[in-house]
Amino acid sequence: MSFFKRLKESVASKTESVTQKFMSGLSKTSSSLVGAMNDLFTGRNKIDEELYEELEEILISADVGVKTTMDLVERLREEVKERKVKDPSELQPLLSEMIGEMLTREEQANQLTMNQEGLTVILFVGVNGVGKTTTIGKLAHHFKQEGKKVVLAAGDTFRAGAIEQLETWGRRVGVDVIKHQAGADPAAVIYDGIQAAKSRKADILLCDTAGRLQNKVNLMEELKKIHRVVQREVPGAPHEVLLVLDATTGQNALIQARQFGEAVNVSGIVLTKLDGTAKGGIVVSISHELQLPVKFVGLGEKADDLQEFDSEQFLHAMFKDAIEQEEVEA
Ligand SMILES: Nc1nc2c(ncn2[C@@H]2O[C@H](COP(=O)(O)OP(=O)(O)OP(=O)(O)O)[C@@H](O)[C@H]2O)c(=O)[nH]1
Ligand SMILES: [Mg+2]
Repeated sequence: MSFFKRLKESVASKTESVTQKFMSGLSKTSSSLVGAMNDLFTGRNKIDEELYEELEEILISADVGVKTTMDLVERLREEVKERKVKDPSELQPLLSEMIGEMLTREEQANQLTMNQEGLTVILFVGVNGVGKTTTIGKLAHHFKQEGKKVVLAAGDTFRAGAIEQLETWGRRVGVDVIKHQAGADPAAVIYDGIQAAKSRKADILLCDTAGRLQNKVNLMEELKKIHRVVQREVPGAPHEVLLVLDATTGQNALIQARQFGEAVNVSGIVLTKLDGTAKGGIVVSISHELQLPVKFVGLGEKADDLQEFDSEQFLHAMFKDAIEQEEVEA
């Protein structure tokens, strides 16, 4: 059975509404990236150096990143040799298979680590405007639907309006928000959040943090301090430190990831705003170059637009036109 056929069958057994979300969220990337690849592969009759070079350009322009692109095309060349592929039309499924290998990690790596014996604490970090607060709101909604008790801590005391924004999400979703006044010590807010979550017997505490302070050094020091408080108050916490990255910022996201990685022990990535970009190739780049799992992707602004990352759903949505075409030709 072909790779596309297998992918299609596997996705068909998954939740239809999730498949639809991935398809609509990735439609921009799919039509531009896979559209360009399709033109390249159908417009050629042999696989040569020129074709590989053009493919590299297409991948880099979709923000797959230079290093990841080079590695990917290198693997593709090897596979072409090994499987004695002659026809350029066979490259599309082969390439999607290679991308799939880059995205797939050990079983469960994409799932959140939860504390089985009490409060789970999750910290959200990232520069301003990437979608931390929105992601917290969406996740609170997700956990609430699972029947969990959730508390939010308003750790961004720096930006005007940040506390109110979290409170609005709290009201919308129906969960408690622990806050101090603007300008207060964020670590003290998180400390109170932990105490409140414990006394209310909450399952999960989601901690918002600032994306910008007077300067970057202050921001990193503040995050370290928050981290220490959490570690001290709950054994084994934080259970996750999720770095939120904005897909529309492209390769800048990788630079941010390295900077935050130096300050706190990032355990996973939330990649937001994939719906707003044709550069969804950044998912592959992040996964391959940072060696960090993408745990969630933001596919829109609504509460249920945050989805657990699923590499099969991602590939299926990206290559949907090619998959359909293969079916028609078969
Ligand atoms: N289209 C789209 N918009 C998103 C997504 N996630 C967040 N946004 C929007 O991005 C904007 C910024 O989101 P915030 O959650 O305020 O970002 P933040 O990281 O908390 O920003 P600071 O508090 O300034 O550090 C808002 O307008 C959100 O609605 C997404 O997945 N898709
Ligand atoms: Mg915020």
